[in-house]
Formats: sequence, structure tokens, C-alpha cells
Amino acid sequence: MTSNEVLRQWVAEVGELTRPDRIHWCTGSTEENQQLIEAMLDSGAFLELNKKTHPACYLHRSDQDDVARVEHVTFICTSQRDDAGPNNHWMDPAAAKAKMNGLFEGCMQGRTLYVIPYCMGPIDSPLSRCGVEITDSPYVVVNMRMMTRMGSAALARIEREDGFVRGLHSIGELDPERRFIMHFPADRMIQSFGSGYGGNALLGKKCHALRIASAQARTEGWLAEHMLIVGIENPQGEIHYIAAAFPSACGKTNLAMLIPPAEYEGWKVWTVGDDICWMQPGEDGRLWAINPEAGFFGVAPGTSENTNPNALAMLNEDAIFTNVGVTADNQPWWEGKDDDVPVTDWKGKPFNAEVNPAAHPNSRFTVPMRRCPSYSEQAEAPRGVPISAIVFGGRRERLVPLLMESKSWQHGVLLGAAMASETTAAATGAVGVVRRDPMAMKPFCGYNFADYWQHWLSFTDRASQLPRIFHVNWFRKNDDGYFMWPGFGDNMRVLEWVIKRCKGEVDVCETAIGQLPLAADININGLDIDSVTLGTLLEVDASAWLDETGQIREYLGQYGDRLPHQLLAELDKVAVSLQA
Ligand code: GTP
Ligand code: SPV
Ligand code: MN
Repeated sequence: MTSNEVLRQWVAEVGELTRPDRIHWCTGSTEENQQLIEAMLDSGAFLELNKKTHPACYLHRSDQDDVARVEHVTFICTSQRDDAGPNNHWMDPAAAKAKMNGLFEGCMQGRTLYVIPYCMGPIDSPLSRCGVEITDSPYVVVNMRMMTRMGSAALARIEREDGFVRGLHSIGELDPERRFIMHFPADRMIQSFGSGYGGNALLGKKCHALRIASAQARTEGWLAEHMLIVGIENPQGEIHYIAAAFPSACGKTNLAMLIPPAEYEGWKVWTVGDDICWMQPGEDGRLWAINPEAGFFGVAPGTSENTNPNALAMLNEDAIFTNVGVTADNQPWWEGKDDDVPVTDWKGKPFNAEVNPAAHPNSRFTVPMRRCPSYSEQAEAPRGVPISAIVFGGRRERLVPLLMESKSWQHGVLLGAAMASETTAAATGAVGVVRRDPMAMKPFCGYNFADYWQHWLSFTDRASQLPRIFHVNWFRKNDDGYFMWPGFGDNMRVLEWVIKRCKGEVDVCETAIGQLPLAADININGLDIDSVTLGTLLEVDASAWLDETGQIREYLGQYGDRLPHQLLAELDKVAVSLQA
């Protein structure tokens, strides 16, 4: 068990409430993992995939009503409603606890209660934080083992230090009507009931590393963000680390492990993280970042030899696939995978394109980070990596240019706060609707966005060498509905400009909305793109932007008096400049 009295007591209490048949303390050992996998193969929760092509790979089919995050039943429970803000669903903590107690009562009868000690971030990093997830799902245990540093080493750290995040999870009956994801930032506690899927159930990820951590980071002076971390090494061996926030299913995994086009001989890309970034000012005045995760829980559809060969390579072994289709010879398959054909869809039915896609649009793979060919050893560095640039981006068919740089840190915070993106299948609800998703944190900020922006603005006083801030959009479409920018590996061309700006090597074109690149400074050698298209990707339509500015003002208006004045002042400057 454990020498940590608080932990021992909490597990005992949860045991009394949920009444499992047995309690298992996870060590994270290979044998333990193997036993869990075998039990899931027996129960049918796991299906073994083709042993030759995909050794140690398994398919899990989730419940058909449990396929994505559920934002409408995700709550931030603070004693004051305003502390959760208009960006969150709120419930009174006492009411939420009473509701959850009712659901958890006796829910683990006939099941095993697993205690999962985990560490978010390298075990020996001062930036890392620990948690313990209690769950009745063996699927959650094997996923947490890939996604976090889980087991004995984490428990040892929990026993050495004060305080850990408590996460209680049960799949319940997987009834969408009895499904709630509750967060209690003041208690550093999470309670999740009724879902076994991704961010709803792997509590180290969005619940801990973003919602609870963002609130904790505010009080402790750091940032917990929905960002990838990528290192770009030039032929001279210099590495610049970039952190980028794009909303769910908008390209973080892909950018984090891109393979540069042929024109970039001698350049290397290093993957530090693909989803979450914790950043803290270092003694040198720069922001230093760690990836709190140890694995990828990535979107399967669209992953191919053309788009993301690194991802494809890492998925050959030791991976879990959730809700993908399978081929006749039992290989995983999803839309966009250009080889072979599926015979069975994600529901386990014969594939029929007219009924549904082979893979669910939010089907995912889980795989340890180390399997990625571009994995950076710096992902284990206790002090993290220094960030040269922060990039915001969204999925916008129109209006938003391929690339721009903010005029200042404050203007950069406005660029982040004003982000909008088309919704995706990563959460339940409508897909393709443009919504505001500030800093890609709309579903993940554990407190009032107004206070969060104020916290971002405060970094001018906390760090003397802040990263430059940029905004990108890979998803602009032409009138025929095709993407205008090739994206994927060719996004390297955009990152090259970003790095040149960091080094002061290129000029900009000042516009009302930000500093845009000169078309001639974007390397399009070897690219099938004409100058008209590139011009459109870099144009600023002043009247459309005035309209956008109005919408941003209206959105920010919701935050009332709590909204930092600096942010409105930045917006006013943009509007005035657009009118001129
Ligand atoms: P989460 O894991 O949900 O946070 O998502 P993510 O931001 O890591 O998104 P991911 O990289 O998995 O990409 C989601 C989808 O967008 C996939 O289907 C990709 O193929 C597609 N995508 C990624 N990058 C690009 C790009 O540069 N251009 C285009 N057109 N599509 C892209
Ligand atoms: C996202 O939705 O942003 C994800 C997947 O990264 S999940 O873990 O389900 O949140
Ligand atoms: Mn994500």
C-alpha cells in the first residue's frame, strides 16, 4: 500500500463508498500490464490486432454513446460562480459532491478498484506534479500507463512530497444521462462518472494537467496550456523550441512530429509533446517548458504516409487503437489511410460507407512517446526546454491569414484570447461550427477566462525574455472548398519564418491585425502554389476584419468588469487602425 496517510485514508473511504470486490494498487510493472491486457482479451474489451504487422497492438471498441469528451456535462465547482467564469459550466461544490456521491455509491460492486499513482512530467522534475486516479476500468489503467509516468516511482514521489491531485473515476453504466466530469480546484480533486473515453476518463490528461493545473498555475506563477512542444534544429545544429496551441483535432500532433520537405535538407524536427505544455519562467528570464505526458492519445483519421509518416511508424507496435476499423487481415484502418480497405467498422459491423465511416471521426491511438521516430530526449529533461515562440492557431476556412506575428506580448495575448475555430469530433455536439476558443483552452481552463488573460498579461513582469507570439491558420479554403495551403510537412515553411523572426533575420509588413510576412520571405521552393494563392493566404480584408473585431468585442464583453483593460485597449488599437 502506502506510507502516505492521506492517500491510504482516501482509498479506504472510496472503497467504502464504491464497494469494489477487490482493490489493486498499480505498480506499473510489465507483468501487471500483461495481466490486465490478458483479462481484457478474455472479456472482449480488447481485440488483438495482426501480430505480424502490429505486434502488441490492440483494438478497443468503446460504447457507441461514449466516443468523445462531453463538454456540456463538464463542470468547474468553485464556491463563487464567477470564479469559474462564463467559459465554464459551474456547479456549487457541495451540490456537486452530493450528486457524485449518489452516483458512486456501490458502483464498483463486482469490479476491481485500481489505484493509479502517476506523475505528470519527468519523475525528477521540479515542474512535475503528481496525482492518483482511482478507477474501475482496466482500459484506463493500461492507457494511463502509456500516457503518464505511472506506478511505483510516482508513488514514491507522492510519499516524499506534500499534496497530490485526487481523481475518482468510474465508468458507471456508461449511461450518457448519468455522466458528469466534475472539477474541484480548491480541493485539487476530480470526480468523473459514466464515461470510459479519453479526456473524460484518463484523468491525468485534460482534467488534471489542464483544468486543475491551470488553476494551480495561476496561484503559483506558471502556465498550463493546450500546446504541443516541438524543437526545430537547423543545419548548424541550433535548436529552437516552439509551443503551439491549436484546438482539439486542429493539428498539434501533426505539427509536433512533422517531416520537413525535401528543400530542408539538414534540418531536424524533435518532438517534445503533442498536447499539453507546462511553462515556467526560468532564472534566465525565458519560459521553460515540460510536456507533462509520456504518451500520445492522437486522432487516427487523416494519419497517413503522406500526412504524418512519423505517427504511422510509431503505430506498428505497442499501441492501443480505440474505435478504428479493421482490414480483412486484422490491421487497424481509418479514413485517410491510403492503403488497403476496411472490412469491419468501429462498431464491429461489416463496413458500409453509406452507413458510417470505418473509423469514428474521433477514433484515437494511444502510444508511448518514445516510439515516435522524432522523439526528443529533452522530453525527460527535468528543467524542460526554453521556448522561443508561442504559436496560436485555429481552423478557419476564411479570413484568417496563414501567418502573422503579434506586435507585442499584450497584442499576442489578444491574438490568443480572440482565437476562434471550427468545432471538431473531439467533443460531442455539432462539428464545423466556428466558436471562440481562446488559447485553445475553451474546454480546459479551470477558472474564469478574464482572470486567465490577466495571468497571461502578468508575464511581462515575471519573465524578461518572453517568447514571441504568432498566429497561424492551415485551414483556409478556396471557393471550390479545397485547402489553399498544403499543410503537414510544408508547415515547416511557416516555422522557418517564425524562427527567422526570433533571430531578427526578416522584416515584416505592418498591418492593423498584426505583423505579416512579406510573401517573398516564405519559402515556396518545390511547392505547387501560385503567387495569387499565396497573396490570398497573406491578405488582410479590412472590412471583414472590422466585422470580426466587432464579434471579438462582443465575445469579450461577456467577461464584464473582470476583463483586463489592457486587452480591450489592444482591441481598440486594432479597430482604430482598421478604420484608418
Ligand atoms: P487533439 O489530440 O484533439 O488535441 O488534436 P490535435 O490538435 O493533436 O490534432 P491532430 O494533429 O491530430 O490533427 C487533427 C486532424 O487535422 C487530423 O485529421 C489531421 O490529418 C488534420 N490536420 C493536421 N494538420 C493539418 C494541416 O496542416 N492541414 C490540414 N489540411 N489538415 C491537418
Ligand atoms: C482533445 O480533445 O483535445 C484531446 C483528446 O486531446 S481528449 O483526451 O479526449 O481530450
Ligand atoms: Mn488535446
